[in-house]
Amino acid sequence: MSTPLIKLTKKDFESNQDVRWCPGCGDYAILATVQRTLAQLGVARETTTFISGIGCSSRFPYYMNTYGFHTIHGRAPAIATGLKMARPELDVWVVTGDGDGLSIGGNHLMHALRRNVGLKIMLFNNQIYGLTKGQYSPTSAVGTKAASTPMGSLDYPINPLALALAAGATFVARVADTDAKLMATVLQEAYHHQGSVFIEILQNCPVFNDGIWEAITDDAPGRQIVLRDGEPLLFAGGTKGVAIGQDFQAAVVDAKNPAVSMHRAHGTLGYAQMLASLTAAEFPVPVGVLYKVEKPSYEAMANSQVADAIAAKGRGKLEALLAEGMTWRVS
Ligand SMILES: Cc1ncc(C[n+]2csc(CCOP(=O)(O)OP(=O)(O)O)c2C)c(N)n1
Ligand code: SF4
Repeated sequence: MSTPLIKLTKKDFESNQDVRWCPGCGDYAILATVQRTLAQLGVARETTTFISGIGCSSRFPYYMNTYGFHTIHGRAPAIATGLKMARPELDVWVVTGDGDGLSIGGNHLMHALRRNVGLKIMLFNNQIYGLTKGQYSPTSAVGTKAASTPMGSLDYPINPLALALAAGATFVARVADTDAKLMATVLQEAYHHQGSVFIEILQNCPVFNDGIWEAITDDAPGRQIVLRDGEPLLFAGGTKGVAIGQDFQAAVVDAKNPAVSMHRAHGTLGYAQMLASLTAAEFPVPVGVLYKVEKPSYEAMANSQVADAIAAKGRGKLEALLAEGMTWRVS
């Protein structure tokens, strides 16, 4: 991170491009919150980058007055990894969708997370392919009637948070596009994390999958547990709680029940997976930071290996390296 010489405002992070999302798209609220949060964090535009794949969500870099790259479908984590390796001092944000990040790009996402590359990945989950006019995606509920599944989809959906945890992400969070305040808090915490960040953003696509998160967002106090470190898992105005038992079964109980679990963002992976498995309509949905652990980042370890090799052998020459050992002439 580097600090700008003058204090920047949200407006300074807005590009001169016309924002081309449909009216009412949840992406607008995310964009505004990211721009505002970067200004609040006091970051410099010159050291901030946004890398995306393909999709409506992936148009994000055009709208940020920072550096950015709208890359190829599903490959944003791979390109962002290269950037973070070469320029570890940059802040590298990745924007992807449930189609881009979990269909064609699932493999790339998984490996960036397991390597703990210092990327801040935001996955806009609208449970549909928006840009290509509404085909079902890996997060669509079973039975989703879409352009490609007129009789209803048959695939069981992926839980993005469970996948990120299993892959080894070291910071895992969820927020809804309707909650700018919580999103800003999570983004600020994510900003200071050194390894791989994965944030699922529940995003409404009013054109092809309208209201998909309504049950969670229209009754936030009743259907969301806002995770706060060291505080109990409460919802419904503090009247109900969630107890996660020794047998890894979750249950909704009265808030006064001593079995109500206490949130620990630095808790075990098993506990975080239990949180990720709490899905509507059976349970309230956890939002905020589910899991956080500190581990050396990939770029720090790789660049330290390079420094050690240079210290031991001196700076080499690429041509000499390619010509050393066994070489063949192919004719
Ligand atoms: C190699 C390749 N395959 C397929 C496509 C078509 N395509 C473009 S965007 C997209 C999915 C976008 O869905 P998502 O990531 O959920 O983003 P959204 O548009 O919903 O934000 C697909 C399949 C493509 N552009 N390139
Ligand atoms: S198709 Fe959906 S996701 Fe894409 S811009 Fe329109 S509302 Fe947003």
